[in-house]
Amino acid sequence: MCTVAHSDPSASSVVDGGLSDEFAVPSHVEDVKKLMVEFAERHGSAGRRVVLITSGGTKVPLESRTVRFLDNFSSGRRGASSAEYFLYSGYAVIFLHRHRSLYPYSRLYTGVNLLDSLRLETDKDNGQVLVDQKALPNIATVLKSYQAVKATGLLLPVEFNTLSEYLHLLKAAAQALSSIGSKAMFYLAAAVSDFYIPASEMPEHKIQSSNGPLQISMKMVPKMLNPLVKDWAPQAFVISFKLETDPSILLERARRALDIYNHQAVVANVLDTRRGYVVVVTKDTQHELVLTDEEVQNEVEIEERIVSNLTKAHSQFMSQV
Ligand code: 9Z3
Repeated sequence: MCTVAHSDPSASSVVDGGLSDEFAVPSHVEDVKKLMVEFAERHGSAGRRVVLITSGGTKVPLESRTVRFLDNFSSGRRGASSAEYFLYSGYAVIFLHRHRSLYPYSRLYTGVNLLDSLRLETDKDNGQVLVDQKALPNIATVLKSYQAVKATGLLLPVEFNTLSEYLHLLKAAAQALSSIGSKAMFYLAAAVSDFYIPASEMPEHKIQSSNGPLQISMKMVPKMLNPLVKDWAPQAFVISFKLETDPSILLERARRALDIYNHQAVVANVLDTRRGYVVVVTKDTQHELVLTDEEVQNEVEIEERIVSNLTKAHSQFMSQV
């Protein structure tokens, strides 16, 4: 059995979100930050808006020489498909994603065994390899879009593995984007763990089942939204996501997040229906975005609607500051 002890949540929302006290800064963060600063300045000075998308789940280790960890369900599909729609809408995109979660464009072929879609032109080992376009539907169109995005430098992919990397890279991204003010959008779709075990309290070696049932006590992960909105990128347009499994508490939780963090919008969704129904909640409005059965059949994606709704709201936000 696994017991989770709840501690005082306010204790982790002090200066810097408690980040520097609890999580060591990974060595590559400064280098990645320079890339993000350069990306924001290049696109900002070209008059382009920049969105930082977070995507995928997080793993929380139970042992420092990790055999076991707590994970979550997130595939990264929301983040990866939204990145494509933002690019299509003219945004430059920093895609902060968990290693091996879904990636823009290639996400469309994750269910395909690559070797089943290729064939050799001749028997020679150095001959051309051809693609069976039936095995990779729309591959030519998708490849063109992907290559155009690469050639124009509109997508900056940044990977994280650990929770600590995610938190520090988000802070670095927020600081990097502060230079472009209200042209920056944060689209925080990653499913980040609320709980973790501090390194000082983690056993070094594999937990032994011979010691009997396991009890774990976890601390609250610092809430990054608070310093992000208040200190790191105070002029930016900030969207968080709220996930629940009980639809009856969804909107109340979304409104509560807006009250606490004072950001611009919450995209509220329920685990089972997240592909076809979300509500975009702001302080004064509430927009339901719904796909019909026919739209689902025609492979319309709800991210297209979410991005369309938010890019319009971003324009309005920018015109008011
Ligand atoms: C979401 O709610 C995303 O929409 C999903 C997308 C993770 C459900 P997939 O990656 O799923 O396409 O499989 N993200 C935020 C989830 C979250 O943990 N939010 C926190 C909360 O609900 C607030 S930051 O408390």
